[in-house]
Amino acid sequence: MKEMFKINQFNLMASEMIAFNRTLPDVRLEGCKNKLYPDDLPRTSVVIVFHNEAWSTLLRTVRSVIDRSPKSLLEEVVLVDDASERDFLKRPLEQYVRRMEIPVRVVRMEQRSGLIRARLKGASLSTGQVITFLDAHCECTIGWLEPLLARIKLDRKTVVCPIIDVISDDTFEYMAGSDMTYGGFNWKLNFRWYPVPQREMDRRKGDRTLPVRTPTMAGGLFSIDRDYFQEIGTYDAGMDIWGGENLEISFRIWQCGGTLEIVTCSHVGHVFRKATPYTFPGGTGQIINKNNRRLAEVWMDQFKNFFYIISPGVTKVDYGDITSRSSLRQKLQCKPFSWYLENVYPDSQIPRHYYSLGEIRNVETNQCLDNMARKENEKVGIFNCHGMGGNQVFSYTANKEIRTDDLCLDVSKLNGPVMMLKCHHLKGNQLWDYDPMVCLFLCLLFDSGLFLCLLSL
Ligand code: UD2
Ligand code: MN
Repeated sequence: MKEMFKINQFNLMASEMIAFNRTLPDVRLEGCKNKLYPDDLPRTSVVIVFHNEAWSTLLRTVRSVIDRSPKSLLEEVVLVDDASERDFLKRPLEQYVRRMEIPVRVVRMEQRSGLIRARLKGASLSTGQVITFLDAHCECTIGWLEPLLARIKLDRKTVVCPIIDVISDDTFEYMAGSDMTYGGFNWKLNFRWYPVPQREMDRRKGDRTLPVRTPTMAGGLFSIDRDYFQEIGTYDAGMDIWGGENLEISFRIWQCGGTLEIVTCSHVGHVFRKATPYTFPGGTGQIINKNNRRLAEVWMDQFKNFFYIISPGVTKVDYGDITSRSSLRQKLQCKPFSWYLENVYPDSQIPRHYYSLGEIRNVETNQCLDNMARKENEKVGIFNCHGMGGNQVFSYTANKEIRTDDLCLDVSKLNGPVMMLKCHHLKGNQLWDYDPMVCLFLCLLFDSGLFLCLLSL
């Protein structure tokens, strides 16, 4: 079992013991189970890209799509092989899927290209009015498709994601994902789940079966109208292998007049892995940084500095030519990133308004506040200033928080310690006042100790 785990970074032995058409629990909210949808929903092609995927997970994905989608709504399944190096994914795969009751096509990338260009190929070869993308280790549950297509029928500029349930990488147990989290991102441009804020609960008048407007998508599982996908510029084909494309398309959808939702009545499982099983030709960091730079340069305006200042070194990565993506933004007259932060993601980790972004230095001792790469609920540290950004970057925000990425400095006891906690936006223990006069005075008075001056860079 341990040896086989390494092949795909999940318990392949367990996967091989489970039927392709296994029964799954119906994890939907009660209110979802008897919703009615129009008869004339648009039909979808399902595009699944893979590189060296396991036979059992790939075919369980295909089987679950076919078994749990109304036949009238499923145009075809397109499998895009991103230059896999496994014999069983060649002719045996083609022969196996030929027997299925829905057309399943296998197309091949000529060379390893990454999931972005592989999806572009799959999309261009498919024919359904809607394109639904899935990872190659998913399982669709009962009723997953209708609520997605219904939203697109209502408004073709709505891009929709299911709730992503968790298939354990260890046991392949199926566990319901939460309808109370939505997509965000941190300063490092990592996609993260955050709690659905109160304003979004209020907008839906507390009805959890209504779709959640989400600032970003996880990336792997979504449906989009084919013509709308074209109109807003598909994907950035200059991105390689993996990463960044999910934030890029999320920003683009919102900034260019679309809507991005998590449809809480639709559940699809996904095997989340702790490590990547495949190679990144050219280096993992290099590729992800390049992709992220492309999206930061095109979509984030001056807010890209949060990314650059916390990830020292990233500005040295060559991101290629972005002129066609910038002119796309021009052509579509997309709104600025500040609009997105204000209207779509006011609870963002990147503050829309802030006084300063940089280090917090004791000018006497030349020591800086440093998050020491510690995690939530730990103390903030102090370390020699290195001027390299990274762990020494803080922002003093318009809400008077001092935050480092998605954590806020927090003092609950008199005389400290100063902890790093989740930002709660409620001031209280996370409110920091800055008085330049007192600061100057104290700096002159004390030559050591804990007094900190805020310096803007
Ligand atoms: C998440 C997304 C994934 C993608 C990625 C960011 C979910 C559930 N998954 O990562 O879809 O948006 O974030 O880029 O939201 N693949 C290729 N060629 C490659 C590398 C990967 O075809 O060079 C395939 C791979 O076999 C899989 C899919 O792309 O079917 C996504 O890759 P992953 O499963 O390793 O990504 P994941 O789930 O960690
Ligand atoms: Mn995946």
